[in-house]
Amino acid sequence: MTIPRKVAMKSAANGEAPTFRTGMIAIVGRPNVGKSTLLNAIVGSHVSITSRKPQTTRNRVLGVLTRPDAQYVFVDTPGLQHRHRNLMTRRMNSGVASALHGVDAVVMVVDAHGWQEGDDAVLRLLPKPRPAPIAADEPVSTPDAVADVRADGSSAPASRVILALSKTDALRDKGQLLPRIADAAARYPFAAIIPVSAARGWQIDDLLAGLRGLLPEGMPLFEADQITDRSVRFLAAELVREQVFRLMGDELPYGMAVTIERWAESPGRAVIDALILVERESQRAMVIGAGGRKLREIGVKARAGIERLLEKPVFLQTHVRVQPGWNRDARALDQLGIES
Ligand SMILES: Nc1nc2c(ncn2[C@@H]2O[C@H](COP(=O)(O)OP(=O)(O)OP(=O)(O)O)[C@@H](O)[C@H]2O)c(=O)[nH]1
Ligand SMILES: [Mg+2]
Repeated sequence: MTIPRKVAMKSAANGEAPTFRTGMIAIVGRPNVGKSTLLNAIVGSHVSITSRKPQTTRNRVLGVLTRPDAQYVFVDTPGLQHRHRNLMTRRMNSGVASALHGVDAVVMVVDAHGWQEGDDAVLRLLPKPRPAPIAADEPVSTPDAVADVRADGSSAPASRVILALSKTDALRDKGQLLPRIADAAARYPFAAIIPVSAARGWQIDDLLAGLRGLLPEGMPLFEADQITDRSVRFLAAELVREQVFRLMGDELPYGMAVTIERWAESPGRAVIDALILVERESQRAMVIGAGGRKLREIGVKARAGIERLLEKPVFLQTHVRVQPGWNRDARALDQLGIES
């Protein structure tokens, strides 16, 4: 983490410094609802990899957005899993639960196409909402309260959770939104329900405005130009894994991982060896493809992403190794940064 630096805080309208707010915001939801795409749209950079396949995000990834009046520190989390409960997915699930502790606000992402069973599991992890007062003069005991009574006496939100209904650009009938908003509102006292499209950038500013109201006053935690806490090495490994996810069939992802074996960087170029771990020989053959074509395609696309990241030419070598049971092996998971 870097030393906080003061960012511009003057309000153009009256010369007064507006209250600067800073806070941590967890992005949670079932797999594949568009959490990472939303984070990338918010911070305006590809900090978290995305694909059509569930389990794309495996580690918590920070994405930071600094505006003149607020710094939003988002924590992207893995999709909460129902199936494939091996050691890796158990760790991923507990990572989601722990990401919810100590944050100032939460964005729960639900696909606007409709509420599913997997969304209920996410709901159960959310902080308990503040119970409604029984009578005006009766004090309410709120040990799990997620909203404080504000010093200025204004009514506090019932919770610190905003629901983002995602992928609204893909909804054929936008008239479906209103009943879905009503349905979601009946399930949890969300501070706000905001239909968004990360793909089109729709209503991202409304989401940020809603979140700002939930953040405490405070100085920024990160430099204004810092957008993630992850190293370029981690991001490079993720960019390789993203291409494997995007270019392979449905069977593979749960059994593959990527590590960086060599990283030699000079001002003019970077030489990187990436190792793709798979569980079975058959998967190794699939990743390599006929005549090595698939692996070459993975390498070409990943290299383009890493070159954008490093802003210099990259020489990327990719290898594939069979390592049965790595995703049940605590040491291998530790090395991959999939924390317990
Ligand atoms: N049409 C449309 N597709 C989207 C949008 N946001 C995400 N997607 C697609 O939904 C799929 C999943 O997106 P991700 O951002 O990887 O989803 P995730 O929730 O982070 O998934 P996990 O990390 O696996 O839990 C990808 O194919 C995205 O391109 C959107 O606003 N509109
Ligand atoms: Mg993700």
